[in-house]
Amino acid sequence: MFTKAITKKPCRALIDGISTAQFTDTPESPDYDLAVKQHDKYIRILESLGLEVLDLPSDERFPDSCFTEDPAVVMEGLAVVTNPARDSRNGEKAEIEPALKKFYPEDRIFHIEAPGTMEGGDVMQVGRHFYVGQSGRTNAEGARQFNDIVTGAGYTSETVPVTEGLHLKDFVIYLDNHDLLVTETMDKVPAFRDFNRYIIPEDELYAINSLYINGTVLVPAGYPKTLKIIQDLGYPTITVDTSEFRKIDGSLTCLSLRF
Ligand code: CIR
Repeated sequence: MFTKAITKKPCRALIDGISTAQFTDTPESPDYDLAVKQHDKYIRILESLGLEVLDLPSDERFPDSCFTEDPAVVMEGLAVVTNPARDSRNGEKAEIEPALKKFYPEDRIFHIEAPGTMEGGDVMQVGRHFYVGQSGRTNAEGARQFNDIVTGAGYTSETVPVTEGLHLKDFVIYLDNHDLLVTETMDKVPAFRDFNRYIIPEDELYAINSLYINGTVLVPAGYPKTLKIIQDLGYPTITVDTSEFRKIDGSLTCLSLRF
């Protein structure tokens, strides 16, 4: 059960956020005003599901800083400040730490150190186990340090290759009840063999990053096939318009830290 979330308001520099345009054929910049409205709505939805949301002020120095999932990984009992790989995002780690200190004692906040890199979008938690994507943003050393940290607290972790794009959770997501939404590639990954796997059609790739919160699944608006798969599994759903974040590779999980 999640009770809290940390979000951060989008800044005007969001229009310069990093984009591989992995979710769109027609690259364009986000509309800042619309992004702010969508972000507000996202927070209201988290609140409606029982979360107390700490929404941090925007920070113009970091275009991608509304994606609070990346500079930290939070779990029961401890938090890990990551080491974002891209220069324009690395400073976000210093900005998220004071927020983490409101919820975790200082000696329960750990750090991924260079040459290790990591971003929270590559970390998928299933119970007391973590799947860590080795990607362009999270390297083997980052994953190794993370493993050392979490095993010291009674968790386990293993690595999974990310071969399709940005972060692990763009290509596989855990809902509940052993249910995973996957791409065809992730469907074949041995680490996921014991899950119930549901392959999301390629034209709805973006909707894999749906977000399970306290029994309900948030699904990006505009992906009817994925919505039906999730609803047919029996989950109540809420659709959320994230069109402006999608333009810079951002999706539902990226916009918050939940714990
Ligand atoms: C980036 O490239 O870092 C941002 N434009 C998007 C980050 C998305 N975060 C996530 O998937 N956890």
